[in-house]
Amino acid sequence: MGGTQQPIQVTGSAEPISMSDLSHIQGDIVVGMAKKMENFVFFNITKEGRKDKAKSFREHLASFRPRITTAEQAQEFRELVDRTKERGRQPNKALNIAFSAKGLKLLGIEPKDIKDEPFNNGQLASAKDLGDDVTKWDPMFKDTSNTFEAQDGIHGVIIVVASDKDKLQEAMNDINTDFQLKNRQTASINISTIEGHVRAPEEGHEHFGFKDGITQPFLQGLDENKLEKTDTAKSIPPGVILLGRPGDPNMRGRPEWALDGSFLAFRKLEQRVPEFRADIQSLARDLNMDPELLGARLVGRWKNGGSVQMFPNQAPSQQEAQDPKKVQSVSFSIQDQKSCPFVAHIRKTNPRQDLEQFNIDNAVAPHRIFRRGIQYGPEVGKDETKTDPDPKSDKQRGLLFACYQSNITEGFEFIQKAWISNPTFPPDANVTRKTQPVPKNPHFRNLSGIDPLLGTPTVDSFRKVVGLDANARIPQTAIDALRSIVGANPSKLDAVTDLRGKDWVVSRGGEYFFSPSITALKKFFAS
Ligand code: N7H
Repeated sequence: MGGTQQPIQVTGSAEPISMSDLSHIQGDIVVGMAKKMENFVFFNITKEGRKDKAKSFREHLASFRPRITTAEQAQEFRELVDRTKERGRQPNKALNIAFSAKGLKLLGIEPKDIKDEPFNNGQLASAKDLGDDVTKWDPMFKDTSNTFEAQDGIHGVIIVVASDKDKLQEAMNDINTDFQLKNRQTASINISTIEGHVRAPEEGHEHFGFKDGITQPFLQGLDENKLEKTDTAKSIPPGVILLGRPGDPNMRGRPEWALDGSFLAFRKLEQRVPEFRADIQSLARDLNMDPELLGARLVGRWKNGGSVQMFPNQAPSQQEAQDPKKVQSVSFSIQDQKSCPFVAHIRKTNPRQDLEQFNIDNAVAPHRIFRRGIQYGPEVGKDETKTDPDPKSDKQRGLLFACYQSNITEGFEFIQKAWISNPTFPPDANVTRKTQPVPKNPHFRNLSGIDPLLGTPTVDSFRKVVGLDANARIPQTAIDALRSIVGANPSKLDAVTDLRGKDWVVSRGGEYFFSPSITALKKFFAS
């Protein structure tokens, strides 16, 4: 089946989701594939003789498809791991696949039918609005001529996860076999792989040292049992993540090939760890506070995962930090940042009561995402800290950020642009800046600051916030004010902390993909 001739129906399933649906949804979307290592295998369909190569690709995909891990299998594996914890690590490998808009087009599937502008245009087109400096992007994400064997960008990604090196190699061999990579004549794709792995010294903790992967949305119809374990978390409609399900704003307008698929936003985010550690020490000295508390307040969680809202003075015990009721129940106090600053990363990216207080229907739910990231790069070596107190990263490391949603504008891009990079968010923040002049514009009444980890202030972001036109002159002090935050120190809540020049996270680029259902892969993609 499949091919350009395949008619594409426009329909919507509109069914609530249940466990029985898991057998035809890819495993990484709603369950998440358990992993110690992960390869993002970016591919493009070979340029020479591309029409024939696209046909071969469909045939190769037919051999590869049975290897794709379903959400049901991902769920079974997670349960097995839970049951057999005391026996140690269970060997496993798992594979998923997703396509860029360019990739869909080459397969004769019209990406515009899916009606998602950022996906259709590709991430490079969004780079400026996301606050990225494209000169810092890796060539493979932006260059269409000299890299990736001059093949016009990325057409898709195969996600490979494994419990260990041998299993990872097995899965990579499967790809080699199915797509005939060893023979240039018969191979249908070129590949370029980015390798990720959980950090050996601190499993489950990202490079800055914080526990990650704690909070994920709960899906109505699937995760009700998990809800019982928390006090404050609410479930979200499945259509926030899966196309064509209730909660998908475009539920009735999706083509059949898109139903129960999800958009994957991938970002390679470099973390400058030695600089982050040194800056936290010196900022804490200036603020006369404990560096661990400062780091925790910038993230909104202590390194062991306990939230500063619930544990404002010191990190909870390891036992408390592992109690889902204690780590997942976060309830911010409206207009108050004594326990958790407005700018804290988890408050910016999931503001909870800060928006729910307005009784706006669906203020937060449409913007939830499933995060599936993993770390990349080596641990910090002694050579990188020898220039203390002014260290410089000379190796690349960070987060391979990946998230799923049914709408990129409402999901990843909304969080990045409207929340993370918006210095006046949350809108009802109760902030008075004591030590830094603030532009005399009413929009800046609540200038709490942008996300200290990820926000990038730009003249454009300033214009947008204030509503100025493109020619308006903007004083440097106003732009500088965007990279400063209030609320870092609980004893001096109005003090301004200047974070200019502290780019702890640098985007190295990324791409948007669509991850179809297994049914759609069979019917529309493979032949
Ligand atoms: Fe974030 N970090 O390690 O400091 N993130 N994040 N993130 N993030 C979270 O709850 C981090 C990034 C979200 O519901 C935690 O799992 C780093 C982007 C969301 O409470 C930690 C980077 C975007 C949540 C980090 C990074 C998000 C979240 C707490 C980049 C979206 C859930 C652990 C290098 C555009 C919030 C946890 C909630 C949590 C870190 C990137 C979004 C520790 C280092 C780009 C929605």
